[in-house]
Amino acid sequence: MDFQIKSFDDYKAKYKASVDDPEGFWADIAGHYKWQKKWDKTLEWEFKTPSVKWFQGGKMNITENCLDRHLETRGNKLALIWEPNDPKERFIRYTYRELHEKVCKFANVLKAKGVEKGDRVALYMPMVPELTVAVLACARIGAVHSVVFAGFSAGALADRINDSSCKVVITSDGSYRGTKEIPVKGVVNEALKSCDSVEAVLVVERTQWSVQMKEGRDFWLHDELEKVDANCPPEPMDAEDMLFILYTSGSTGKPKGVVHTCGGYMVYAGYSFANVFQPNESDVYWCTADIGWITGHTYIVYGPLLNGTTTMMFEGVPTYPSPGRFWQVCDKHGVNQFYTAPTAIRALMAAGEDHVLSYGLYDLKVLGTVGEPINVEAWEWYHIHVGKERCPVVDTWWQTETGGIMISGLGNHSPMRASYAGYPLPGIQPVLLDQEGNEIEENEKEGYLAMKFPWPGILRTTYGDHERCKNTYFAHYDDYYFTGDGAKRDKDGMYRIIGRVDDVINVSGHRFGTAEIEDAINSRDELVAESAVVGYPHEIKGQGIYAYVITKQKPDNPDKLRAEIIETIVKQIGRIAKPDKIQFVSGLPKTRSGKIMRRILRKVAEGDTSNLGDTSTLLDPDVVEEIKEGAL
Ligand code: 7RM
Repeated sequence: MDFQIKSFDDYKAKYKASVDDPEGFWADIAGHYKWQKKWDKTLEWEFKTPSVKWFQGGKMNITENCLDRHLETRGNKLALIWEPNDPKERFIRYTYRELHEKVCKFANVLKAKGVEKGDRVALYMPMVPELTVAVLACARIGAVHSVVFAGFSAGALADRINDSSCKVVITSDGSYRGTKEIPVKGVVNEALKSCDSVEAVLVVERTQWSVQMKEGRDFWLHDELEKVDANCPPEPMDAEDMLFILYTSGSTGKPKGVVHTCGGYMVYAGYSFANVFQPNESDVYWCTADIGWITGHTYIVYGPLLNGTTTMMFEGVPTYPSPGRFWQVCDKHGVNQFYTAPTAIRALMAAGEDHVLSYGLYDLKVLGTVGEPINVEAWEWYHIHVGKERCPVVDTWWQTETGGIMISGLGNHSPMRASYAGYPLPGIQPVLLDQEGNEIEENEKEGYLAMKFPWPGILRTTYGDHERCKNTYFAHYDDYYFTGDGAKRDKDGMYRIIGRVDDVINVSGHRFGTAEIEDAINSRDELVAESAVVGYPHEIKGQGIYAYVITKQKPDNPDKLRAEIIETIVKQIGRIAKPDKIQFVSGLPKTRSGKIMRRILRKVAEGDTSNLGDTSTLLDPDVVEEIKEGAL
C-alpha cells in the first residue's frame, strides 16, 4: 500500500505530478499490481468517438490481485465478514484462503455449466456471501458479470438480461430484509418467461423455502459445488477486456449498460480505496451499500480485497430491528471505516440520538458518504454523534461511469468542509464549464462538472450501443467527459456538488430517468394520456418523485387510479421507483414547440409558486393555474 498519500503536502505534490505526467503517474500506480504480462502502452485516448485504452497489451486477472496475491502474507486474515439481517443469526467469516477456495469452486461450477470467457452472467441476489463469491467467480474465468439489484422487478430484470444476452443467471430462493420476506426466485421465474438466452440458473439456498425449479435449467448451487474441485487458475485477461456491465438510468427511457474493463478498473478501484479510506492492516471496513449498485462493486468487493482489507457485507436494513442497528454492528465487529449514504444518515437522525448514543463506536477512524449531496445538518450529526468529532468525514463524489471515487477527502489528510466533496484525487482533472463549454477558471463560481483527461476507471462504452455512450457523455462538450452534475468551486478550490442538471432524479442515492418512470405510467394507455415526472426536495430521500398525469377522462376514483399507476411502476421498474405524489391534471405546461416546461412543474412540486417566470408564451397558460391549485 505504498501508493497511499500521507499528508496534504504529499497530496499536493502527487496531484501536480499526475497533471504534469499522467501516464507516468498511472504507470507507477499500476506497477503495484500483479500483471501476468506487463502492458506495452500506458494510454491511448480521444474523447470524440470516444476511445480510451489503458495498459494495452497487459495481461492480468483482477481476482489474482484480490485473492492469490495475498495468500502468502494474509492467507489466514479475514477477507469477508457477513452480518445477517437477523442479529440473532450467526455471522459468517471467510479468511483470504477460504474466500479464494470458494471463488475457485464457484468458478468451476460456472465452467461446468458451459460459461466461457466473454459470456455474460446475470446476478440477481440478496446480500449473502455467495454474491461476493459469484462476482469474483465470474471475473476468475473472464465471464462478464451483470449484477441486477434484487429490488428491481421481473420486467426490469428481463430487460437487463436480454440487453446483454446473459447465458446464466445466479440467484437465491428468497431473501430477508428487515421484516420483509422476498420471493427472489419467483421474480426470476417470471422474468425468464421472456429471456431466451438463459441456459442455466444457479440457485443459492438462503431461506429454504420451497421454490419452483425448472428441470434441466435450474440447479441448486450446493449440489453443483459437490461435483467440482478447488483448482481454478485465473484466466489471463487483456487489460481492455470487459470485466462487468452495470445498468444505470439516464435521461432517456431505457437504462444503459455501463461497461468497465479489467485493467483500468482494477488500478482505479484499488488506488482510490487505499487513499480515501486509508485502511491499516488490521482494520475492519464496512460499506453499507448493496452490491447491486456501483458502490458495492468497487467498495465492498474489489477495492477492499485488492488492498487485502477485511470487508464486511450486511444483509439487512438500517432500521431493523431498531435504528441502532448500524452502530450495534460497528461495535460488534470493531468497524474502523464506515461508508454509507446521506439518506440513511437522515433516516437515522430522524429516529433520534438515543440509538447512536447507546454504542461506543470507539474503533471508528474514517466516516464516508456517497450517492447524493449531503446537507450540512446531516453532515454535522454524522460527524458529532457517530464520529464523536474525532473522525474525518469523506464526502465521496463519483458515478457508475467513473468506476471509483473522483472528488473526495482522503482520510484525515485533506481539509474538510460540510457539504463539500473537496478536492479531486491525484490523476483526476475536473473542470467547470459554462453554457458554451468554456472552462471557468475562477473560483467562487458554479458550472457544469466535466473531466478533461481520462483516468483508468472511466467507462469504455455502453453495452451494445457505443453511439449512446458518445451522445450521453462526450457530445455535450467537445473533448470533455460530461458528468451530468452541476458543481461549485469555493475560494480554496474545493468542489461542492449541487446535483443533476439533466432529467435524472436521485432518490435515496438511486438514479432514475424521468423518462423511464413516465414510460411506465404511460403504458397504462387505456387511462393515461400523458405524464411528466419531476424530482422535489424530500427530507429523508434527498429527492422525492412527483408525477403529473393527464388522464383520458376525469377519474371518478382518483385513489384507485393512483394505486393502479403505482402498481404498474412497481411491476415495470420496482418498488424503489414509486412516486411519492401523483397529481391528475387536464394538461401540462408546454412551449409552442411542444416541450414540457419542467422548470414550472419542479417549482410547483417544491411548493414554491411565487415566481414561475413568464408563462404567457405557453401553449395554454391557464393550465398553470389549475396545476397550482391542485398541487399536493
Ligand atoms: C456512486 C454513485 C451518480 C450521481 C452523481 C451525483 C450523485 C454521488 C455524490 C453525489 C453529491 C456526492 N453512482 N452523487 N455521490 N452528489 N455528493 N458525494 O452514486 O451512478 O449511482 O450516481 O449521484 O449526481 O452524478 S451513481
